Order: sequence, then structure tokens, then C-alpha cells
Amino acid sequence: MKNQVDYSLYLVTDSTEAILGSRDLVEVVEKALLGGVTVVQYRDKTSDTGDLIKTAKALHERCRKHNVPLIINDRVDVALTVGCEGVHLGQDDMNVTEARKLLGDDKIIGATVSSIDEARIAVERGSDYLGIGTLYATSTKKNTKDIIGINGIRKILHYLHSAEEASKKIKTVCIGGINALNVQRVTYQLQAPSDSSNPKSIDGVAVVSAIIGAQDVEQAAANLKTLLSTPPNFA
Ligand code: TZP
Ligand code: MG
Repeated sequence: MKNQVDYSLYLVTDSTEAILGSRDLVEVVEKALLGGVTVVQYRDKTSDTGDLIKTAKALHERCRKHNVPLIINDRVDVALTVGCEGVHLGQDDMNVTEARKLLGDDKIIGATVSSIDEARIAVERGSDYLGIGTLYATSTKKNTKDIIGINGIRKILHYLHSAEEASKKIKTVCIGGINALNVQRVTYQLQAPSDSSNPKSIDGVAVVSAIIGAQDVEQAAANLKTLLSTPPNFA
């Protein structure tokens, strides 16, 4: 099951006033699911454990109806309690080896990486996918020190292709400042030409504000989905 996950339009949630405003997160995510997001990561840095579990359970119920995996940011304990599909861990969170011991082989573990070294370690420790970034500076995550741009992501993809089998197979999404205006260019630039020595392409884009912050969330998700499946015309 976890090997069949479609990472193409990966939604990361945000519960802050600046992006979610006074709307209800579960209703907003429901609309994003109707618009066609393929993975949901519940990312909430402020709620207490009880509220995290409550919201995660409600999100999980909605995601299951759409056959979309729910991933929990930072909190392995919450993912275990809810029984959802996996976790996403940053460099300051529990390490992937520990998380794998707790979660077992069937759950999805994603890791944030900003460099070749971090990517190598995340693969060695048994991650299923990498969230590579930060692509572009974004007000959604203000403390990002690592803005690596298209070239930084290309270098990591190139490394993954040149390394051992697990690296070649690992799934990848990029994150940071992706929206309807740049998504086609980003995926085009991170797509390996068929005659390339580096045939590893990005598997998806992860977005926060372009969907959660949109006035019409369903339409925003559907629009990104259409853009991702339409060949770009840069003429
Ligand atoms: N990690 C790197 S950038 C980022 C995270 C969680 C936030 C991306 O938000 P947006 O609104 O899609 O730029
Ligand atoms: Mg984290």
C-alpha cells in the first residue's frame, strides 16, 4: 500500500491566523481533498496533545474516504494513537531509525532534507520519501535557513540517482513557495529529460498557503492538479 502512494500534490496544513484565519481546518482539508490533493500532512505547532489527536482523528476520517494517506508532522506518538498512515520528521525531530522501530515497516516515514548529507542519512535510516527544501523563501515558514533553490534540489536528485538502490527508489517532493504561478516551471525544471544521465525526477510538490490560504480551497487544489497534469507552454 505505502509503495503505491501518489505524492504528486502533497498538502501540508497550517492552522495559523495568517493562513487558515477563522476557518475550520477539517472543513478546509475536506475541500482540498475534493479538489484532488493526494497526500495530507497535518502540521500544527501550537495545539496541545489532546487537540492534536482530536483533529488528527477527524482529518483521518476525511482522508480515508478519499483514499488519501494522512501523515502527522513531528509527532510519532500522535500518529500511533490515531493509527494514520505515517509521520513527517524534520532534522530536529525524532530520528528516522527510532521512528521506524516504533511505527513498523508498513507506515510511511518522510524526512525533511536540505543537503546531500541529510538526504544520504535519511535514506540510510529507512525513510520512504524526502521533503526537499526550502525551494523558495516563504512567509509560511519564516525560520528557514536553507533556501536551496532549483539547483540545490537538482543536486540532491542527482546524488540520489547516483547512490545505492534505496536512494534511486526513494520518493521526493519539494517544498517552499510553490503556487499556481510557478508550479509548472518548478516541475518542468525538476523533471529529468529522458536522455539525461540523471533520470530522477521530483515525484510531487508540497504546498501550504497556495491551498490552505486560498479563498476557494477546492478550486485552488483542482487548479494545481490541472497544472501538474498539463504540459507547460512557456512560449
Ligand atoms: N518547510 C519548508 S518551507 C515550508 C515548510 C513546512 C512551508 C511552505 O509553505 P508554502 O506556503 O507552500 O510556501
Ligand atoms: Mg518537525
